[in-house]
Amino acid sequence: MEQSYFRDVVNAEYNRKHDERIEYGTAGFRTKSDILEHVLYRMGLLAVLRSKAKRAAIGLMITASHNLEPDNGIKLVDPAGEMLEASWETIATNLANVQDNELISRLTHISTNENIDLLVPATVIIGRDTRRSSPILLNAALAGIRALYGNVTDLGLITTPQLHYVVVCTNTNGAYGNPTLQGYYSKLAAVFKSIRGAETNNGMYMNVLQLDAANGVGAIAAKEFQRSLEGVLNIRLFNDGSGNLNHMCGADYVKVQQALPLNIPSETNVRCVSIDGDADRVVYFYIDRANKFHLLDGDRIATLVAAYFKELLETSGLALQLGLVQTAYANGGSTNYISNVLRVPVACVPTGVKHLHKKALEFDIGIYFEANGHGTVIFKDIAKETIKNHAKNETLLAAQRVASAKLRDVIDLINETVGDALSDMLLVETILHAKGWNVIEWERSYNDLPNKQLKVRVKDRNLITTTNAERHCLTPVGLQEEIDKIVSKYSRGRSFVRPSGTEDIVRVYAECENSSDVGKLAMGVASLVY
Ligand code: NG1
Ligand code: ZN
Repeated sequence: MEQSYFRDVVNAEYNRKHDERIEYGTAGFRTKSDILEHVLYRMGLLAVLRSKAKRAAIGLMITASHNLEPDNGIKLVDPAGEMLEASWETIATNLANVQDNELISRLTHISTNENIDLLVPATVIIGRDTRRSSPILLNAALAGIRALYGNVTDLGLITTPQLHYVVVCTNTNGAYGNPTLQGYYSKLAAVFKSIRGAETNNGMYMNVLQLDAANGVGAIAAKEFQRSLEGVLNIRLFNDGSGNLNHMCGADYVKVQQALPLNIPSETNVRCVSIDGDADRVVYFYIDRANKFHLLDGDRIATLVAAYFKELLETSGLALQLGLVQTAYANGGSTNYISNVLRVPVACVPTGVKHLHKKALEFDIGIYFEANGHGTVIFKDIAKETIKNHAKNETLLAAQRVASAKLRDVIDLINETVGDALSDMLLVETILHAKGWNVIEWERSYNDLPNKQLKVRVKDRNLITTTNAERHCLTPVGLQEEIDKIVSKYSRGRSFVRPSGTEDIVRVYAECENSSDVGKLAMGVASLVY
């Protein structure tokens, strides 16, 4: 059966045209778009097998997120909205790299090894970002899916988190929401409005927001919210798709450069937001009276959300376990604040959302954010059930009832399937509104340590291996001792290096007490890996 089932997969149009080896990394396959066509074709084939293996719909997203226009990529989304299971990342890498004449035997091998019933129907839900290369790559993926007789739902231009949302809704028969883009927009907009109520402003909170959409697909989604939230939240949209994707704008640019993106007017103390090219990351920023740039990144969002949930849990009298997950890139100032002031348990895991998501599942309510603004909140089913029942309890005091109802409602504002820039933004706006805070009050909770990130090009980045959630180098031998020596010269100094999973570079992170020293510390450590 197997060999003959795969007989139509050889398609000269999608033969391998490049010999370069490609790996399924932290964000799927990501590289120059012109060497990806055969990879997309093969991932179309693999998505069908994955769907058959799981007997559920699978997502396929064509995007290179915050990378510049010439790059593109693809990632597969598992049935419950998670990233592709680790063992299938290896299968994907192997399939992407086999010679054309080995394609049939490799597919046969996968189907036998994974015990796949080829008669089971398959569904692949596809989305793509706004890159010029995306339609060509879409055709390649479609050709792969059709070669194995899979069903396709092509959602067109959508954000990565919208795809995750539709995959989950589809596989839970609508229990998580309506499996359409309209379902996504109306769910979020309705709950945002109902939580906010008639008072659109509150205390120091003003309902005006400047949004940098990185000239990406998030601009389309932002326009929908701009329309549906008119008068409730006034979104001024910039980098709305008319300029170059991620070029001097977007969440990654703002986070790494710690500077205003192109085109955002520099208005004193006005809350500004940047999302990235596929709208799964979000950071806030503003310009103060002295024209100084202030960044409120993923760590800030995580702490704001953690403090909010902690307060609601305490007021409502619910004893659910709250936890926060970060990576080594989290600013030491935030970790200190979470542990010592908020007193919420905090865990550190390696870079990549799948690690954060997995760890966050251990808590009743798990909040996870990468410093770059990628993150969300997830709830155990039992926690949701407990909150719902508690809110119904008629013996509660008034304050307890209000807090439990807020907890119950805010869950619907969160895209639990994956970090979602726009849903996270609506959550931040909801919390700031509830507290009556402007951006300055939000920033007041703790001070970030001055920090710097550098990219270093090396011959083979994988010579560097790490342990302890990437905070220590194992190899090259002796490198960690050299880093320690440099770091010890700086007050509250911390620095680490690790190979990037999405670019051919080594990343250097450094932080210390004095802003005038942080560049020197980062350069000192970078010089050790050249
Ligand atoms: P790499 O290139 O492995 O550092 C980057 C981000 C990750 C994650 C992935 C996926 C940093 C330092 N790294 O990974 O957090 O978001 O991209 O997009 O921001
Ligand atoms: Zn992204």
